[in-house]
Parts: sequence; structure tokens; C-alpha cells
Amino acid sequence: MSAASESSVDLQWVPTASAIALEAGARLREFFAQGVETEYKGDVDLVTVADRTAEKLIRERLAVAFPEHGVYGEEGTRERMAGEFRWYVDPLDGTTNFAHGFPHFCVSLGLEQRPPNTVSDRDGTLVAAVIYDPMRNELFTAERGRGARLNGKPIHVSSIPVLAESLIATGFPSRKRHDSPNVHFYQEFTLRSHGVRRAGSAALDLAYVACGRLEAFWEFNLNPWDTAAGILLVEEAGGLVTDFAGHPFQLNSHETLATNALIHDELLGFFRDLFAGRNLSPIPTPHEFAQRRAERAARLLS
Ligand code: 2AM
Ligand code: CA
Repeated sequence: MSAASESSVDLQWVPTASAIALEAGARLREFFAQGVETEYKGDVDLVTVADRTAEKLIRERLAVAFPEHGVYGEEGTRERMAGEFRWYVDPLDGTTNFAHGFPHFCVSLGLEQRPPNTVSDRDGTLVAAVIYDPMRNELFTAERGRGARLNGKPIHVSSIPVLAESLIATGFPSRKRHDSPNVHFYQEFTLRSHGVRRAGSAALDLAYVACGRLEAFWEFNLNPWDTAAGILLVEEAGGLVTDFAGHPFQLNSHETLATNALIHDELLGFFRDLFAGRNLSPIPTPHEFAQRRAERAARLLS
């Protein structure tokens, strides 16, 4: 089934949001096809034009389809924030990939329902999710209580029960990387899992947990537009999302741990250990490695 033939006509928000994401994704694909040579030539770089154009398109389409709904976008849109419904919009998640011609990025639309008495810094309920990868024509969708789908077919998290057999993913911010401890977690999880990927789009990483391509994803300091849609996809696909201490995930909690549910406790245990400085796996420093290498070379010569 193609992405465009999303069959969930009985769903409330997904069909319209899917059409919007497909249109925005098609625009991103056109910008991407123009190539990276043009990227830094003008006053405004291609990436900025692409993500601003996509956000404007999404903002305009949402305003027509759901005139009461708020929109909270990565490129600065803040409209109707007092409304009961709010779309978190990432028009181009995976910006660094896009800028380098690396074909892995997406459009992410997540809908939150915030009943009138919701305290401003508390989450409402995520009720709809659409993530569209325009390079693979993959459309991930979910509505609360209705399951998650990929191109219209139901998806489920994987059934792998242990970290040692798991393929997991993480990401690093494009700025302020020196403030993040994540490279230590990256090291430990690389040693303890089947592999760690850092593909550069948090929204797609979450979608991949939802459809069982990855057993888990964690990242520090994501924003609500990166996570809103992916969180609902993972939950509706049978997975679990918390912060690194196992508390319920909040859009502003700055800690995202999403798993197939089966390896969640094991990962939480590792987070506890790593934050406490326990059980680090020893590996040689580059200097120690160089010394051993020099010793080996000297032995061969003697
Ligand atoms: P972006 O591509 O829309 O910028 C990388 O693993 C993920 O982190 C991407 O989803 C990316 O979104 C996001 N990201 C990049 N830079 C970031 C930053 N400085 N702070 C928070 N998230 C960031
Ligand atoms: Ca993003």
C-alpha cells in the first residue's frame, strides 16, 4: 500500500494531517533534489528556506482544516495557544542530514488535547500523530486508542527482550554538544547492545521503535515538536516512553526513553548505574591503545 492510500478514513484527525504531511514532504523532496551546491550561495540558505516553507504550508493547511486548533512549530509558529487542541509541528526533522544531502529526514505532526483547566506547564493528552519520511514514502500514523500504522498497515514494537540483542538509537544536538553527557551513554550502550545508531532524526527514530526496526531510542534535550508525534506512535504500537528515571514522559522533560517495553527496566537500570558512576565498562584510552600499538611494533622489529 502506498503512503498516499492511508486507509484510516474513520479516524478523526489522521487523514487530514496525513494529507498535509504528504504535501509538505513533497515540498521538502523538491528542495532536497535541488542539491546541496545551492545551499550556502544566497543570503538565506536552502535549509532555512525549506523548513520555513514547509512550516508555513503546514500552518496554513492546519488553520483551514482545524481553525480552532493551536500550532506550535519548530520555526517559531505560536498560534492559538489557549485552544483545547495543539499541533506540535516539526516541518523538517533531520535538518543536518538534509543540509548534507543525507536522505533521512521527515515531517512530524503531533496533536495534543489540553482540556480547559490544564495547568500551563503540564501536558494534556497526545491524541494524534503523523510522521512522514518523503524519501522512502513512509507514512507513520496513530490516534490514541486506535493503534499505530505504517502506510495504513498496523505496526507493533519488536519482541526482543534483552538489550544485548537489541538495535537501539540515540541522537546528539547540533549545537551546545559540550553540555551533553550523552557521549558517555553512547559508549556504554554501544558496548552493551547489538548496536547503536545515530541517524539524525529523533522523530524517525521514534517511528522506528514503533514499527520494530529499533528496540529503543533515548536522547537528551529534545523539544516537543521532535517528540510529540513519535511518543504517541510508540505508545500505540505497544511500547513505553518515560524519562530516564522511569517517570511518565512529559513533552518538556528533556529526557526521552522510548522502548519496546520489554527492555525498558533493563535500560532504566543502566541509566541509574551510569548516573551514579557505577559499572562503567573499561575500554583503553587512545593513549593506552597507542602505547600497546607501539609495543607491538617494537616486538615485531626485535
Ligand atoms: P532537527 O533536525 O529538527 O534540528 C538529532 O538526533 C535530533 O535532535 C533531531 O531530531 C534534531 O532536530 C534534534 N536537534 C538538533 N539540534 C538540537 C538542539 N540544539 N537541541 C535540541 N534538539 C536538537
Ligand atoms: Ca527536530
